[in-house]
Amino acid sequence: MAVNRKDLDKSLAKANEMVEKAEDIKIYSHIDCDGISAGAILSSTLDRLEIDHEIEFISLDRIPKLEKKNELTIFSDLGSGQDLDHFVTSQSKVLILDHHPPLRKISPVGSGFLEVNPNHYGLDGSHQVSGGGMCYLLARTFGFYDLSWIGVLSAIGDMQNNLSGKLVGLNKEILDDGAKLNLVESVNDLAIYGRQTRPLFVALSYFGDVKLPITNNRNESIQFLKNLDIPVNNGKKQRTLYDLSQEEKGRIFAELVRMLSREVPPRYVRYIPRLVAGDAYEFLREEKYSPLRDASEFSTAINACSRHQNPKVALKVLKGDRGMALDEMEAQGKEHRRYLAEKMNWIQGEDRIQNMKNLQYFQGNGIKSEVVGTIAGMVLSYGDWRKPMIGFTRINDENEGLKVSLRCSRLLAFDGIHFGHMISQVAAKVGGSGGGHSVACGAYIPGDKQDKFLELFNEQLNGVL
Ligand SMILES: [Mn+2]
Repeated sequence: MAVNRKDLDKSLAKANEMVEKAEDIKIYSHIDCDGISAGAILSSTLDRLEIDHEIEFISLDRIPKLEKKNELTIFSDLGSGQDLDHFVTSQSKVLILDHHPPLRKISPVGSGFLEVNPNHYGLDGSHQVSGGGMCYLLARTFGFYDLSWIGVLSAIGDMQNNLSGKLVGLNKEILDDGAKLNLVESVNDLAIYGRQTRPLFVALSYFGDVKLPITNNRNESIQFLKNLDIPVNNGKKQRTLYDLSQEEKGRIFAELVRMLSREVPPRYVRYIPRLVAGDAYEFLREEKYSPLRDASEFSTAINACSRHQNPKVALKVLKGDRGMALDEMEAQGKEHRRYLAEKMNWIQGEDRIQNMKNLQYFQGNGIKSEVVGTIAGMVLSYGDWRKPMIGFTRINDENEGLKVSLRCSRLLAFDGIHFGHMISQVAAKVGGSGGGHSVACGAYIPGDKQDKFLELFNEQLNGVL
């Protein structure tokens, strides 16, 4: 499908009109980093237009039960993949700003129902624009270019850069808007998480796409830096990636490439540079060494709030509160890390990782379903990086069903495997549903179908890995 920017701009102009005419608006946005950022962009836009609005962050399963009460209901970062027939029938209007694969064709004009989705215009919604990006494009029609940095954050939260290591398409356009206003800077850097806040040797020890001597081993990481003549401390302060010179980063890059090339099968060697370096995004108005300064770390902080059902705190921070809300967000982050460590100890102490021919898994009952994916990613670095790691847990106390989460090395995705597509097929075969990204995805399946699911998934991977 050819890219049709003109028609996308026309839809955005219609959306602008719908919003401007409305006197009370309800926003339902997805309860993840992208969705919360999307909500922050919309809410800031409506504040500035002085339009009354309410905002609620929800998971997809809530949609069938929602009631339509307001003059205009906006769905952001969700809605395109859901049946909204019960909303369409009544008098009030519906606007969808989503980037997920749409169920419906382009909306007819003047029906009071408008869906703005990049996939309708030949733009890929997994790498070119996020849900927050779509909301920013609407905000921009009102001239609010300064909200562009949140559009960048939502793209990073949505892992839109995970294959190429940078923002492309509309995401790049949004980034450029932010750069012009000196709000965001993109920097080619080592692809190591924790640029601002983590001591470098700690950040290095989390390098887990391929198991190396430094993986989960801080002493080895310190030794690694010593061998490269890179000081761990700067006086009393432990250095972070942010403190390194380009030349020092170059030395680490070369050494990691060398180590990884020895470790991976030959077919993966060509992907190694992409594993080790990529673009990072820095928010220039945020304080240096704060978790808000780096887009990736900021998105983790937002996720910590959303995964513990506290999205409103993240919303306040995104809308500019750097006082109480920021303190609360930091406390939430601390609590999140404590929770992760506790669950990791439990999984390792009880030897819960099981191996099958093509995959590995753990039964994590007792782990919150919102967090099992994060745990799966951490567990992966202790297992076999050549196979995906799958975690299972009960959806919640009221629901017997299982939440399934999968994480894998980015190398498998670079090699063309899309686990999001695969998990959706396998889940459907056992009466569930799923989807997501190539390297991070999930599903919901009936409570008694774990064994069948594993058997089918394992079979499906024959000859693929
Ligand atoms: Mn999204």
